[in-house]
Amino acid sequence: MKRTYPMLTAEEAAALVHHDEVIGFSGFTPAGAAKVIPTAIAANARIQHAAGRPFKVGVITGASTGPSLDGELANADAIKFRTPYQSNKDLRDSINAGKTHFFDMHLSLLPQYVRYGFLGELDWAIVEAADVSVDGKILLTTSVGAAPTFLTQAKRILIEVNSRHPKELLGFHDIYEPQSPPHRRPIPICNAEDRIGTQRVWVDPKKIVGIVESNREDEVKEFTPVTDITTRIGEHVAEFLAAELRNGHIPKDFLPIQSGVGNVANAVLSAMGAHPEIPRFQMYTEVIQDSVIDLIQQDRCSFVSGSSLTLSNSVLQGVYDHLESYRGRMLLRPQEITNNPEIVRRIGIISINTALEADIFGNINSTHVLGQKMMNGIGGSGDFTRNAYISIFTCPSTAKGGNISAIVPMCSHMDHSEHSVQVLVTEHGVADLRGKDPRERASAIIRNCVDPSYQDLLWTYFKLTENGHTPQSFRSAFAFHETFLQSGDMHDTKF
Ligand code: 0RQ
Repeated sequence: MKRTYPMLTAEEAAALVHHDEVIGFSGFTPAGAAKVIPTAIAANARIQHAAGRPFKVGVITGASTGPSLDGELANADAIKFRTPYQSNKDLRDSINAGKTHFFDMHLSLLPQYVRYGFLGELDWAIVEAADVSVDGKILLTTSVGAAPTFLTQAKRILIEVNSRHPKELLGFHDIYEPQSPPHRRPIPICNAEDRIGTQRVWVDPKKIVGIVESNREDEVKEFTPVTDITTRIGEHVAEFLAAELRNGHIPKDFLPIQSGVGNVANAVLSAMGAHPEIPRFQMYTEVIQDSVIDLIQQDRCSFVSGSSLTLSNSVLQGVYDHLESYRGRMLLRPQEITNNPEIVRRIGIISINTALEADIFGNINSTHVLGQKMMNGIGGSGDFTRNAYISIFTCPSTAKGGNISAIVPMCSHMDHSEHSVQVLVTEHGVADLRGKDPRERASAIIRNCVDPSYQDLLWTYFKLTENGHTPQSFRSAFAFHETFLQSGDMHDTKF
């Protein structure tokens, strides 16, 4: 079957999208996110609003995106609802002001929610691609995320064909969508490098209503360099894992690593790469960031499976300049495969994610600043943590110049419970929580992880209540947070 598609400007494409429609956009982090069409939709929203007409659309993505998508649409007040993960300041402000309805979801669940119809009908898939064939085979760019599901489920499709991404990316993607129950079969990945799907997404070409040409770069932010604190956290994690190898808890060949995003995650990966006792390892993760490319170049990482190449532009260009040397060493897959609990449990992933806040009993808050303000979202941290071989959380022991202790009596919001969290690491040390009751966990965390300036306060809290399996005091559980809101410094807490 031969077919060519209408070539549209971004404005012509945007004009096809109407108020109240629901769009699935490509993008898992800013990597591979649609850019020119969402910006044009935001411009159209402003025109409609100026003319007194309503214009808001439902926005579903793989995870966070960049300023051209989340930023533009939030600034234009054009988002009716948004899910799952975001990290754009303007969108975050709009969510926390109560203007944008945001519901946070485990990333592995998003595609099946769409397939099951839990989020309503999908009017559009708007997706960035490196190439589209006449018979509807779409070569994605730097991320897969939930794009395959959006493309198969949406009524109509618009594609940004981005010439910045080489067609030689063919072979770097592994596209697989599980069937829906009761027909779902085991997902046949037994090793990180097992390929199970197709190289491109296949759609009915009749659904593609237009192609927009683009050459926009991914809008990935540069990471801040490692600091003394993040370096120490990284070294503690690497040393902990080396000790687990020595004592036989981790097999000699090691196990695949999942690592979260951000500065702490970068420092952890660098420290693992530098540790002489940690062998060459594989990664089964969701976000492939700059530090992973360093590890591949140093031959410390033998293979990485992820959902996005979230690389700064210079590093991405370096990968494209030597693309053949990466072939067979990395695969990009849908987020419901990278984050799939069945696979995480089967292949024995060691998960390393960052907490905003932990409590002395090992519960984790990954999402809400002081219990109220949404930061980014749970992302994939729950998919991995709950099912990992060993689940590790890291964080600096304090925030805001030391005025906030990241370790508190009780988390102000709960994302990961004590039942799923096995190890906590700060720049001060490691609390291994496995096999410990709540009192033993509290002792290990206060002794090993809490900043010395907060230790006495937390010992005082711990001793307030003598009875019970978990010694909590209703009156004082949030005293740290209340004090910060009043005086701006948790050190002023009085019990
Ligand atoms: O605020 O930016 O105003 O200075 O929180 O903190 O230390 O820069 O941490 O960039 O590594 O992000 C949990 C947000 C950490 C991230 C989180 C303030 C602090 C700073 C950021 P400023 P840092 P990072 C894979 C797995 C959830 C999803 C996940 C995240 C800002 O890792 O979103 O794990 N994780 N996904 O000052 C108040 C506290 C605080 C605090 C820090 N206790 N109270 N503010 N801050 N601790 C990725 C995906 O799923 C795609």
